[in-house]
Amino acid sequence: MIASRRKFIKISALGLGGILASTSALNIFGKNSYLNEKVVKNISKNFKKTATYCEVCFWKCAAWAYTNEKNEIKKIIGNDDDTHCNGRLCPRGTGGVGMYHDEDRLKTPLIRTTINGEETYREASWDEALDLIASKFKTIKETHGAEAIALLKHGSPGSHLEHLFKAFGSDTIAEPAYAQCRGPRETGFGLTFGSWVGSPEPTDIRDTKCLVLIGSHIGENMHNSQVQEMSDAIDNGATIITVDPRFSTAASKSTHWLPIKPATDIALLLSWMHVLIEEELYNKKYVEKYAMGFDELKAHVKQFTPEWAYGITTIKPAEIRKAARAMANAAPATIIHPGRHVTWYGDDTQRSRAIAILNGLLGSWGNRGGFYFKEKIKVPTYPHPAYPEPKWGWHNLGEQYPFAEMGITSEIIKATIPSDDQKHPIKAWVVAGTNLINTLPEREKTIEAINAVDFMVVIDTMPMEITGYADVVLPECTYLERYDGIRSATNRTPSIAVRTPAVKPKYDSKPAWWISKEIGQRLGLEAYFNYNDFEEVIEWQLNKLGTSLDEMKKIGVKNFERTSGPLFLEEDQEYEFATPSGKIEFYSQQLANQGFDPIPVYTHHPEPSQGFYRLNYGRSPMHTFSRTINNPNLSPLKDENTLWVNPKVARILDLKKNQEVWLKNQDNILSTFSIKVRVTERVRWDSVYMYHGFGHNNEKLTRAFGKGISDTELISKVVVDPIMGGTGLRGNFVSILTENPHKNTEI
Ligand SMILES: Nc1nc2c(c(=O)[nH]1)N[C@H]1C(S)=C(S)[C@@H](COP(=O)(O)OP(=O)(O)OC[C@H]3O[C@@H](n4cnc5c(=O)[nH]c(N)nc54)[C@H](O)[C@@H]3O)O[C@H]1N2
Ligand SMILES: Nc1nc2c(c(=O)[nH]1)N[C@H]1C(S)=C(S)[C@@H](COP(=O)(O)OP(=O)(O)OC[C@H]3O[C@@H](n4cnc5c(=O)[nH]c(N)nc54)[C@H](O)[C@@H]3O)O[C@H]1N2
Ligand code: SF4
Ligand SMILES: [Mo]
Repeated sequence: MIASRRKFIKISALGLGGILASTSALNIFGKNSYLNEKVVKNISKNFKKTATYCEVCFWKCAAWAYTNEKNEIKKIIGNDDDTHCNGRLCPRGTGGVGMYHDEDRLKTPLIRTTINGEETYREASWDEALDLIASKFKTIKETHGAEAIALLKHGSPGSHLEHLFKAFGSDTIAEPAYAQCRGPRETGFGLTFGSWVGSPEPTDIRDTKCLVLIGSHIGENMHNSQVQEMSDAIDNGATIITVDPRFSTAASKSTHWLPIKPATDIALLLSWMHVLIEEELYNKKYVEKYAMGFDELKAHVKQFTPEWAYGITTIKPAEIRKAARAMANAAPATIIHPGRHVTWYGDDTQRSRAIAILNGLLGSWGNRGGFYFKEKIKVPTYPHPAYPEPKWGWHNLGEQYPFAEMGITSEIIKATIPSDDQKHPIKAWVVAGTNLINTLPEREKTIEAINAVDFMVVIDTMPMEITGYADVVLPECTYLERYDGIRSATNRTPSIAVRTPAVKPKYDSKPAWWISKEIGQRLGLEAYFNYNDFEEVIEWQLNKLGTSLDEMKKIGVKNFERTSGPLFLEEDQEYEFATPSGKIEFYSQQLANQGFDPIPVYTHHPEPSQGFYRLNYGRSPMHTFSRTINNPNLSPLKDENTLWVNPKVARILDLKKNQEVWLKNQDNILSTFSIKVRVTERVRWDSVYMYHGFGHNNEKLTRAFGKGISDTELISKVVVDPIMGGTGLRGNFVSILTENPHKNTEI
């Protein structure tokens, strides 16, 4: 155990060391080490341990929360039996206890009211707040239909509210993890292999011989077991190829770093296909057996030589060829990683298709060191009456995007802003576990929509930007204080994990399952909530799965045998992919039928004009979006973001290290706050870079308020993916101001 813990530390620390001031990264693993073996032993002797899974991000690592005799949470430690974490939480997960301790938390229900002509919140009892919500729901249903109430959600609370919404007759539901995150790759891979990538990604990184990262900044993107596996792969001598305009942590660990010109990846991917096919390096046997459309693909990529791609990507032809040969050399144990946050330039489904096709050419789907066949346990549904059939829902709002497979947040926004041609107007919102103001691009539109709704409820743990717009604010207790749905995730072997409360809810906060049930009862939907406590639901489900709550409280995670067959294809195995042709589709008739390119093409995207730089952003290793920025354990490790600026740009603009600057984007939108300059060769001269999640303007966040800049507020332009409706966020440009543009105005 000790050795593998060290290994994890190594990748995190060595990666982070290069990027952060090394002290902050190392401190986490150093003298205050949460991962220190001795501490773990002491804890297990004296403290009570409670089974949970982490909610600091959506990897959902199973963990133990340790409480002392006074029922205070002292530590959270990974569950050794969990394949998501292998006993080790990432720094954010370890700091999760700060979510519970944060004294800025929402403490009681709040209702918007007007006092002396000024809008403010007053504290309310749960009964009053829930009665108000139920009565508004009824009125809106009578006048506009239940469908006119939208649910915008993310994370665990979402599933409880989704059940309430469906019981009430609305599936006008969306989450930012689709159209602002994974959507395009799910569609791109779905069209090619007949299977979503899903989470966790079924990438066999630990056994890979060649890992290719297109952007994906694993090591800063701290998805736990994925980082651990990449560390193992590096130790085992795998070739790592990172394509990133920025010298990321992953790039610093790579055999090949290709500092691509932003927005040109499809050209590189096409030229790689060209090399694989022209040099006959692709997996002929695999392609013949499992793929269709090879001849069309071959003809299509004939023209896309590395010399052609050089002119577009700035990557030298020799480098392109070298990387392609390295991939082929290692194939089929090669992974072109599908990425996760892929809503970049609006042609993202096509980029994902190109990535999928490359994997297909190399034979990596279904082969060791490539992608494995994932398996998941189906958790039985607790009995309830059938849901009523809504007259319309998220499908209708995304009608113009034929391959949208989940609700599109931006379409909910659009349908909320009154207009003449509105077919399905939305009148009310419930927002649960998503800080839409700092999450959705085109902030002005989000606020316009919020101003148009008749009624808005926000369920959160913290006073975030979004809570300030609500009519009713409901304080949810943190994940450490509640039961939630059983975690069942795709993996090499299926597993389930439970979340049980380590402590009682602090203040007057309540879990989302309880909130949903209470609203349901007030709406006459008792039959859908036929239990007193969520424990009963979990117990019933666990019994069906051959275990019990008692057992799960003791073990936290249960791993099951696979039943769907082997992880990988066997020699010459017949295999039918879940595509219309039953094959891996290099050529997509489905796309052609809808008027889209059946094989990906490169399109040119706008470039920054004189004096502007492309706004690039990514993950802070110590934080998850904005949800951890005020966390008392994590905030001290990174309390503001910086603006990465290339030395050439610093010279031209005469910028110094740590100088405060403001940003103005192409639409003249100014940053609310300032940001300190970090001069570094690690970013290209045509871009600037910052961590997402900072720049909060809610003063109630005492640690986060006014610290750094929000990338989101500068993303006022999106390019929408015509295939599935994702919002491409990386086509915004900023100029750097050295004078405070707000000097004479109040913020
Ligand atoms: N610590 C931490 N980890 C997280 C999260 C978190 O909040 N905090 N969030 C999780 C979630 S929900 C997600 S979706 C993932 C996201 O993580 P990823 O899927 O890894 O996100 P990307 O946007 O691919 O990665 C950002 C990188 O893309 C590079 N990039 C920018 N433009 C281009 C371009 O045109 N071409 C190429 N090739 N690269 C480019 C940037 O320089 C940056 O290094 O992270 C997950 N992990
Ligand atoms: N500009 C820009 N926009 C982005 C991204 C980006 O990198 N840049 N990333 C995109 C991606 S990949 C994603 S997945 C999305 C993520 O988008 P969001 O999920 O909206 O991310 P957060 O800002 O962390 O918002 C989470 C909210 O949930 C609250 N919360 C935390 N725990 C709980 C809980 O237990 N219960 C309840 N009820 N609330 C809780 C937090 O206080 C916070 O308000 O953002 C997308 N948008
Ligand atoms: S990766 Fe880290 S933050 Fe995410 S669930 Fe696991 S421990 Fe929690
Ligand atoms: Mo995401």
